[in-house]
Amino acid sequence: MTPKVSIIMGSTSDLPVLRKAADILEQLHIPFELLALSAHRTPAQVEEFARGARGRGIKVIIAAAGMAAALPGVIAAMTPLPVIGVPIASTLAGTDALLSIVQMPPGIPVATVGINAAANAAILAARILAVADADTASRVDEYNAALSAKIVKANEELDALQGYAFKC
Ligand code: RP5
Repeated sequence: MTPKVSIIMGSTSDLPVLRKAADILEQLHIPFELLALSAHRTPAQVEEFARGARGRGIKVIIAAAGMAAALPGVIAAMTPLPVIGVPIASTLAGTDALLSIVQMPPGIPVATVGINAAANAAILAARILAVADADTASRVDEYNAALSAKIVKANEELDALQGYAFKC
């Protein structure tokens, strides 16, 4: 199987967060790879990965890092593929990584999701792939329908909630 999405993390200490992205891609039947690469600790390997990703058939890159999080931006500088950045709450509650990732200079965009929001990164990757892939589009539609059903059920449960004299 050839991966369509690369999930890149600055360190394996980020893996507990990135598992949420892997789980979503698995659920949506999207082949993915998981790699640890660091803009600061392994810059040469980051360049090799970024320059080779499109040629290997990768369509979307999810890049996650904490602290002075240069990884998503550095990858975006070296590939034409869409890069989704995930700030990791490693220090300063993740605000350091959020600002590092989101404030890219004009011309080199990184689509930044919320702090530790790896699931949203995977869903966004799926939506990008769904533009040109009918099977992925129908799985994304099913995923969205399940989200709606969850809220409908939540309202039924709230409606049935007892123990309040003034609940209308
Ligand atoms: C970042 O530094 C990584 O993405 C991680 O969030 C943070 C700490 O890395 P470790 O010291 O745990 O390897 O580059």
